Amino acid sequence: MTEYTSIVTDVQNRVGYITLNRPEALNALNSELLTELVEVALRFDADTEIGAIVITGSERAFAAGADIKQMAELGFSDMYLGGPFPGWQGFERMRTPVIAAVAGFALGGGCELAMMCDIIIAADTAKFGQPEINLGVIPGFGGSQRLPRAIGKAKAAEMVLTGRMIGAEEAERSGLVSRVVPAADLLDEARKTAETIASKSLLAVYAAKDALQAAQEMPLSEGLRFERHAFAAAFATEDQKEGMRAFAEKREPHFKNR
Ligand code: CO8
Repeated sequence: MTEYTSIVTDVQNRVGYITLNRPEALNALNSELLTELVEVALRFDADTEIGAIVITGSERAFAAGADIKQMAELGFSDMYLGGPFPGWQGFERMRTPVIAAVAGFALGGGCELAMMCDIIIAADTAKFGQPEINLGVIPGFGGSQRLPRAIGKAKAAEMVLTGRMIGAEEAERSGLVSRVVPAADLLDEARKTAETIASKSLLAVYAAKDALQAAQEMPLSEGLRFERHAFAAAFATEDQKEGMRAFAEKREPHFKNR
């Protein structure tokens, strides 16, 4: 397996793992880390032997944001043209479900990276925030758009305008994270969830992810139309026959991704 400088990767039981690994900077997202992260995530995404991806950090930090020191002296054109972080949008177009397993700080770009994932599982130590306002800027990896959609305008506005962090319990209450677990169990819970997803029909999983994505982006009438077509399309697959026959025959299904 390729050696990376700022991440550690692994594949087990149809799940791809990416661990952010810049402990000296609380996993701040610099160009090198983001380039490696996106490269590996896209490689996992293209591999149909991988049915789910887990992204995690350390006990202390998932990621404390984009690397402030790397951005500090840049100008408008540097940032607008992609600057130190080109290509990260590729991450948003992946079809494989991604789970963020978050312990410690998930701030700025770290919170935004977690929100780009399909599911966030939080350790009880997790802290989420968009503190860019304290630096004289605003969220830039999608936080001003995804946070209000995830937790509603009122709380998102308070977080983005004041920089207030929220803890794991408040994040769960607000709908930002799917579950809070003891820090010691975080990776195990993420693994179990990822392996569960990876055991399903890839075709159904991709379609379900597409439909969930449509719910974030389309008006209800269009989203419902999208779902109607995607649901009917599932009946063109062998996996639908297998899944429904297995139910009737009271046995586990054996999906072939066909
Ligand atoms: N960038 C660079 N270095 C960082 C960052 C960061 N975001 N966060 C922490 N570090 C470094 C610190 O500088 C320190 O390094 P050193 O030991 O060399 O001084 C080391 O990590 C440890 O950090 P602290 O000593 O500060 O640890 P504390 O436990 O005292 O504090 C905090 C932890 C509260 C997390 C604190 O480090 C902090 O406030 N960090 C910054 C959080 C922040 O403001 N994040 C938002 C960054 S801006 C952003 O993410 C915009 C994203 C959009 C980009 C879009 C581009 C297109």
